[in-house]
Amino acid sequence: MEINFRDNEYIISVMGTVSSGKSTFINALIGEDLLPSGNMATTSKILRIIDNDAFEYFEGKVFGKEINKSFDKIGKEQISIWNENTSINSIEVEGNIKGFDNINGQMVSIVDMPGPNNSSDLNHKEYFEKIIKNKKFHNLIIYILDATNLAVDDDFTMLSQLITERKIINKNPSENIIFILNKADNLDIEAGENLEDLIASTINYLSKFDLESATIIPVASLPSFLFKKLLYNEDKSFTYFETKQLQSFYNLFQAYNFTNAPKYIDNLNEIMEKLEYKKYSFKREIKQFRLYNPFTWFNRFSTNYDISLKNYRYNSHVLYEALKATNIVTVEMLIDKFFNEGVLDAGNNNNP
Ligand SMILES: Nc1nc2c(ncn2[C@@H]2O[C@H](COP(=O)(O)OP(=O)(O)O)[C@@H](O)[C@H]2O)c(=O)[nH]1
Ligand SMILES: [Mg+2]
Repeated sequence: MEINFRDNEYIISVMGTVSSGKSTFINALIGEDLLPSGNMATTSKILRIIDNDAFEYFEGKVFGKEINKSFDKIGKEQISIWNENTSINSIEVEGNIKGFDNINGQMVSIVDMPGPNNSSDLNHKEYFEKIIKNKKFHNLIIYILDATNLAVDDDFTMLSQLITERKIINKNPSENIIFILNKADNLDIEAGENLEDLIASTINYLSKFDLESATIIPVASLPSFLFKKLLYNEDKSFTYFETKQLQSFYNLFQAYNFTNAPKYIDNLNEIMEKLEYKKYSFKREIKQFRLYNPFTWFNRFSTNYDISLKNYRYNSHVLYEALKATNIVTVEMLIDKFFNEGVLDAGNNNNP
């Protein structure tokens, strides 16, 4: 496993079982259609995206037994091809992630981790074990749980492995870890499904791993990715399938009528407060050390305008409110908080 970590690299490791939505979540976070996602897209290698503000587009490097190659200007098609190449062990992508800044020489990277159940390697369990022995991958862990498929065997096995390893390396299991309850949009609230119950089952599940004080954030990654793409991305090439999804999410999130009678995000916040979830707060004075500032994105879109896409009109304000309702912004703020604490505590995270 060759990984050329940079100096001052802060690593955000995204973990979860197959199809929990890791790749979709990363795309939503970075606001780019960079990682292949979907039922056919499995990641069997470590895929690391490094933020470098100096880059104009994404470049890629692949590593394997006899491979060490660089590529200019890559996208998800190229990454798909690499994913299927069994002689490649790890992929490194470098480019400017819009929401992140390189501050004080610090670099941030996001890693799409292969789950223990999708490595083409027969010893997949050992492979995952090997990866998580590396302390670098514990800077910040974002663990994706599939809200529609909670507490399945694969997840139990993976989480057990992770927590066992964290105890070995002397990390408090719930420290520097965020649990994303993904696909929150799949709840049929009118039919009586509700977040309180879902969160209660999640807490119950996590308590089996000594994680009762962990941070849990319900997120709708796919809607947030599509909303961001329409709002912020120059590339508005949506497939027919994506267009249908976008329309349906736009209507769904509007149906919750978050502006007038907040039922979605405000309700979420309420629930989070009630259950005493850790929420974004700076613990100490930080000298303008912000890594991620979601509001710089939003402020650009304070004007009210319409976006047309395939004979369908979307309002920028509605999209912006819908995006907030997906809760991706809460995650962005939490990352910022963890980053500040991590960097201030550890000084240089290369000397853990
Ligand atoms: N409805 C819904 N579907 C999602 C969400 N996130 C991911 N998906 C879908 O779940 C499937 C697996 O997602 P993917 O990102 O490839 O999962 P990965 O294997 O963990 O990387 C894809 O079909 C996604 O479109 C979400 O928040 N809501
Ligand atoms: Mg994936």
